[in-house]
Amino acid sequence: MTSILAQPYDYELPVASTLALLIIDMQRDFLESGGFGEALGNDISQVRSIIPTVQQLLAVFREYKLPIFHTIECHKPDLSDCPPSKLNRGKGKLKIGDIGPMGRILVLGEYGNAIIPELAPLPGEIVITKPGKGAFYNTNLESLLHEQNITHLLIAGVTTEVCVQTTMREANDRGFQCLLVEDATASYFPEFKRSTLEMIIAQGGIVGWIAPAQNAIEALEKRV
Ligand code: C5J
Repeated sequence: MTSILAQPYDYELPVASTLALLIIDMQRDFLESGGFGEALGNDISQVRSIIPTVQQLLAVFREYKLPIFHTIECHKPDLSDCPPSKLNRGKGKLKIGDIGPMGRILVLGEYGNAIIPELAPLPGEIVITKPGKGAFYNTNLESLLHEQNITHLLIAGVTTEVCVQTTMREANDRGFQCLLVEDATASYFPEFKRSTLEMIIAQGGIVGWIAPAQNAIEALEKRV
């Protein structure tokens, strides 16, 4: 048993092998110039700032051969898995399925839909393709986690208040013990990130825990 120094209190980690790293949507569409995020008018420098910290976490999980799951938000080319409530929202310049500078927006297989090269998955790392904001909706993530006896999740990625928070809530409802790595998650809106972190740990950790990457890495170094 080891624990990560976290808020609202220490995060207990019974056995390192029950822990996985879940990296949410570090895709070109959200992080690179010309992608969906920027097309919606967002400043991508906020979300790009976490790349080195996510790389650090990835390196540690790879070194210790702990399971790593990546997600991408994407839709089938015919958009049959994209409900009108998602497709028509926003009245932006570009919407899902439209052709943008990096290919069709949020369509699986397009250049802009891929994970950024800095964090490209290695063979053996699972990539969950998800049509929703949460990584459990319409995916096999839950069964894959159960198959590998994973009960604890360190979560990173973008955006904190949308896909990361939705996934963390879904995971918490399914019984997974979740810690959001606070310097490995970002929003285009720093105040939304701050509020989300506060929400997660309110009321004794109603959704889970938060901690900086260094605390998690130090605990893993002692344990593994
Ligand atoms: C959004 C995400 N914000 N990955 N996706 O649409 O948070």
